[in-house]
Amino acid sequence: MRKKTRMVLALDETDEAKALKVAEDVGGLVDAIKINWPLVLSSSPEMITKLSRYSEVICDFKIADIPNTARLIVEQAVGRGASAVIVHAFTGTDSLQAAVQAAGDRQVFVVTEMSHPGGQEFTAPHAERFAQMAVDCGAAGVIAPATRPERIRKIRSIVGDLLILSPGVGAQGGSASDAIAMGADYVIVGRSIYGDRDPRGAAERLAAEIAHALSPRGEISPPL
Ligand code: NUP
Repeated sequence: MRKKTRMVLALDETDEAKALKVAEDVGGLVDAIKINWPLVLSSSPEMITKLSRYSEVICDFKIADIPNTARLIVEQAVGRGASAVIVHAFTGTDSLQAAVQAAGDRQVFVVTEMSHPGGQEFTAPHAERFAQMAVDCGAAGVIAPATRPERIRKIRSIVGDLLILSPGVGAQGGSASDAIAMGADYVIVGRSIYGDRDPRGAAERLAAEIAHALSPRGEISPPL
């Protein structure tokens, strides 16, 4: 996955035509488009392939199953053009290993602590263990909450140079610049982009905010 604007668009728009329009307008500005069940179910799995024409596609299926089923889901996602899949860790090491193996040269991102308030009930107490599992199982990275940016810093200390993708920006109250400043490689943004009257303008504003947040880290964001 390229590292240009550090934005992943969470395309949870359930109107297929609108979703494709947003992908067309914003696809060149984001480093990946993330598709989740709402859009897959309202359109079809073919949407994964359609979106891959605009950007790399991350399938956010939060896979949580026995190893054989995890493998089958990852194979289907990758076969339709996904560059990455998102997987839960609580199902255990064998399931996570099966997902990583099935992904081959595609990336697996492991959920650590979820960004919504309920994420503190069950995921937060185990987040550091999930992060270590991601490292041990050879995942490409983890998902960590922009709504609790200090947790990104903690998770970074465990995952080393694995990628960190942070959802929770905007609609859930988190800020892109805080997440980036705490060590996220990418922010995941949905409603604040696709729900805006001008999705491209919203994405451009966020890209500028992220570029600004990167400068103290000594990292230069290439021009758009
Ligand atoms: O912890 C997580 N929080 C979260 O919001 C893990 C996720 N994968 N997500 C997803 O990110 C969520 O399902 C949605 O697709 C996106 C955030 O969208 P929004 O709140 O920016 O609209």
